[in-house]
Amino acid sequence: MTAREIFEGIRKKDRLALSKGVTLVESLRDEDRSQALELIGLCHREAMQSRRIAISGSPGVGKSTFIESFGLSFVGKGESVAVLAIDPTSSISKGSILGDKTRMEELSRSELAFIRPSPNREEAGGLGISSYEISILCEAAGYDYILIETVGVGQSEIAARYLCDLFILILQPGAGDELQSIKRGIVEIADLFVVNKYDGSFREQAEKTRLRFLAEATRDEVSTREVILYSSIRHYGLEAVATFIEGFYEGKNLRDLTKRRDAYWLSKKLEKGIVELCLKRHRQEIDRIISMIEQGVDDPFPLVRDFLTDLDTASNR
Ligand SMILES: Nc1nc2c(ncn2[C@@H]2O[C@H](COP(=O)(O)OP(=O)(O)OP(=O)(O)O)[C@@H](O)[C@H]2O)c(=O)[nH]1
Ligand SMILES: [Mg+2]
Repeated sequence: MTAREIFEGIRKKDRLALSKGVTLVESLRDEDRSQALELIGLCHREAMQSRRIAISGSPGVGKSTFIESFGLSFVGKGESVAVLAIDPTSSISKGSILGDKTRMEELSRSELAFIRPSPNREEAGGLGISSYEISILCEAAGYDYILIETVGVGQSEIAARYLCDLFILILQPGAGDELQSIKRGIVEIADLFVVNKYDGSFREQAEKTRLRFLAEATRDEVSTREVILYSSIRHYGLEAVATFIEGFYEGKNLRDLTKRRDAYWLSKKLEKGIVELCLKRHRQEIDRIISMIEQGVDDPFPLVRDFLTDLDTASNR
C-alpha cells in the first residue's frame, strides 16, 4: 500500500489502515522512512481535532483499568477513543502486551475504539518522536480523544506532557505516605490527580491520600488542580473526572496547543537529526580519536578540544 492509500483509509477511520500506518511510522527500516514521512505530512494537514490526555502513574496503580472504564464512558456517548498504551515491560516479557489488551477488553471490542500498545524502544517510558507521529495519524482518523498510558518514570512524564494537553496522575491509596518517593517533577506537571481503588478496604486510605495531595495540588493559590476519588470497579468518580476535563478545555484553542506541541517535537527531531548527520560525517575522525584515547595517549583532553575547535571553524566558514 502506498502512503496515499493508507492515508485515504485512515481518513475513513479504517482501523486496519491506521494500524498499517502506525507500523510504517514505527518501522526502523531506512526504506520505510520516506513513505512514513509522506504519510505523516498528509495526516498533519488533517489533524488538530483530538483532545489528548496522558494517563500516568506507578506500575499497577490501575491506569489501564481507568482507561477502559473512562474510554467506555466516552464510547457510550458516541465519542471515539484512540488509546496508545506504552508498555514498559514488553521488551522484556512478550506476554505483557496481551495483558494490557485484556485489561481493555471491553473497550477493544468497540467500533469507536482503537487500541495500540507500543513497545518501549526509544526512550525511558517508551514515549518518543514516533509516539508524536502516531498521535498525528490518530488525529487524522478523527478520534475525539487520544489517551496515552505511560509509566511515570524518567523522562517519560516530560514527553507525555508535550504529547498531551492534559496530564492525569493516577495514585494508589496510601501513595501520600510516600509523597517523597513520587518524583517531584511528575507531581508538579500533573493537571489532575486521581486516587484510584476507592473501594472495599482501600477506601479510608484513599481518603487520606486525597487530603495529602489536595494540600500539594492547591499550594499555588490560582491552581485549578483537583484531586478526585475514583474506583474503576464501582464506576465511582467518572462524572467528576469528565466535568474536570470539560472545564479544562473550555476556552482553549486546540490549534494553539498543536503549535506548541509541533514546536517541541520538531525541535527534538531537528536536534536528533543534526547530531546523527554530524556523527555520520565525522565518524572516521571520531573513531580515530577514541582509539588513540583507548591506547592511552598522554594528554587526551586537547584531542577532543582541538577537534571541536576545528569543527566550529569549519562550520563558520
Ligand atoms: N480494587 C480495585 N482494583 C483496581 C482498580 N483499578 C484497577 N485495579 C486492579 O489493579 C491491578 C492493576 O491494574 P492495571 O489497570 O493493569 O494497572 P496499570 O497501572 O495499567 O498497570 P501497568 O500497566 O502494569 O503499570 C489489576 O489487578 C486491577 O484489577 C480499582 O478501581 N479498584
Ligand atoms: Mg497498564
